[in-house]
Amino acid sequence: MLSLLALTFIGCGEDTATAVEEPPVEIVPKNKVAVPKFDKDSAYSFIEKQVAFGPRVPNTPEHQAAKAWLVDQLKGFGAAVIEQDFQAEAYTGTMLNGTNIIGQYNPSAKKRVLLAAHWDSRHVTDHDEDENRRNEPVMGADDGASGVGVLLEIARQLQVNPIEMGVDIIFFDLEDYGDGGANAKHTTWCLGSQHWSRNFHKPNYKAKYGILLDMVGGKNARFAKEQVSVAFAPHVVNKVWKLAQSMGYGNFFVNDNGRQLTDDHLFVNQIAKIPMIDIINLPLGSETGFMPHWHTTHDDMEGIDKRTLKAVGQVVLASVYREANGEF
Ligand code: AHN
Ligand code: ZN
Repeated sequence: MLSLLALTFIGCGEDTATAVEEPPVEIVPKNKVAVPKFDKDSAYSFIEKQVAFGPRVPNTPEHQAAKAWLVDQLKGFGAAVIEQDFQAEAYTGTMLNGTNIIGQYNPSAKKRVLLAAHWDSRHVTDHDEDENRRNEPVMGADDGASGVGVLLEIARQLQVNPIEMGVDIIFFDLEDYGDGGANAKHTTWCLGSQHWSRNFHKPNYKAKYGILLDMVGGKNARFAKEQVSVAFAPHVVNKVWKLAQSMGYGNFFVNDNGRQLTDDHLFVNQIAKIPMIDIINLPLGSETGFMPHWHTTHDDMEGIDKRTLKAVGQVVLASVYREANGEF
């Protein structure tokens, strides 16, 4: 900055005094990187690809095939990938084989942020309007694949536009095998994030904060401020929502309070003690509080809107790069 202001005075007499300014140089500190443009078509194609495997229900070949693809994608985008295999007992008594997929950027950097989404899809469409179809698996275009698709595009951008800050992209497994019954225990959900929160992929793992994406692909999405996020990470909620509004995405990131939800961020907050927010679509006027396609046979590509992917992707990308630049 100083060099821009430095003036050299030549001469001494009042009428001969001339200020010679050095040519302006754009000062971009070597560790600052401009926020890249989030490619919504790229994110959309990552969602299509996941859906093409079929429902990613634990203990199925589709789940295994999708996992191999996700690991390959993250590796291809330059992340150091850890597959955290674990087993957990479902509320049904079934033993589930899970894998949390962790893609690390700058694994040894001290300053880190955590980005996450769940990659599994639900075993049953228990909210389908047709009661004869409620035992079918969920396709999970929005519920699962959308958040992962946005994060894969962010991974791709991190390779093309590297930063020095650490970023961990975690695809949690076994989020959606929970008990949908009226008096169900909330701990039957989010088995992958519960496992990770008790068993970090690295001892003494630390992150400044986390951002969870869940159901971020729906048309006219409304990202109200979810109340677990507000309780555990109010500063992160406020920063992200303010930034979104300043970027022109205030129609998505509304200044309303949403409900409090059991989602992966709850366990990361409570067990891992990392402040984490949830960006999740909480539309008004639906029976469940989620999109009408939630946990039905209709959660397919038809419900995915690229404008929503762009809003979420660009806001999260800007949050990450601003944090890396010390501007957040
Ligand atoms: C419950 O329905 C308990 N929590 C919402 C978390 C969720 C399910 N997200 C996607 N599917
Ligand atoms: Zn779900």
